[in-house]
Amino acid sequence: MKFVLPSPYIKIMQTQLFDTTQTDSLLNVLPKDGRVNYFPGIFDEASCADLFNKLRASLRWQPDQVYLFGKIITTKREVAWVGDMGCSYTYSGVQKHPQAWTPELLLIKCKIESLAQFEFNSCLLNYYHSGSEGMGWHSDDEIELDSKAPIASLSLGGVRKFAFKHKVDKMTAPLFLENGSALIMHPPTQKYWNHGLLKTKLIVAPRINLTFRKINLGYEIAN
Ligand SMILES: O=C(O)CCC(=O)C(=O)O
Repeated sequence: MKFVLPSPYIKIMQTQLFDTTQTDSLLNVLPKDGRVNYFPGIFDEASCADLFNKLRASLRWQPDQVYLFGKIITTKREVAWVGDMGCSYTYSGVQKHPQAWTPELLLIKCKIESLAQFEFNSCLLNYYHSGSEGMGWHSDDEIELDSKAPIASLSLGGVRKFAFKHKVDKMTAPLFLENGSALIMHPPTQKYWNHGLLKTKLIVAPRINLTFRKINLGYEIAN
């Protein structure tokens, strides 16, 4: 079952080019069990290119590791984990320690926080060399993430198809993530929906995606 984006959504997306602070008036990308808002063009094309190059040059990137069929696989996709001190994050059995915030990341964080009306303490960056790299179905519900916090992402570079799939009835809600767009996933989205970045045979430009998160700082100490 596929959820098709209602046509007024397009009009609202255009309105947002000029006003990206009216989160309440936005249509929900999801039909039920969560709230996801899409904001196109929060940075113009020149700023996107500049941010892309600076992020690629200033961070330490490394291939990711994921569990697949009981084995740990090293991906072509590269990741960088950035955050406040103490924001370690474990997924696929691998613990990541944060790199420090850079000036361009702090600028992006500030913009994303004003859209989400929320303060984040960490950010996972993914670099996709081409359309042959994607991300399988998953939800961002690891134990150290604050489940009451939104997760907010920014896309830079090639346009890619992204989709949500409901964990129970498998209904899907696809959308394209454009250069300079933000996607804010509010609770309880992660509880009911998986999401993934679809691979494509089309030629698409490299892409960086940044997901801002809130790590519960007490978690490591308590456990
Ligand atoms: O690249 C994307 O848009 C997806 C990233 C993602 O799903 C994640 O970081 O959890």
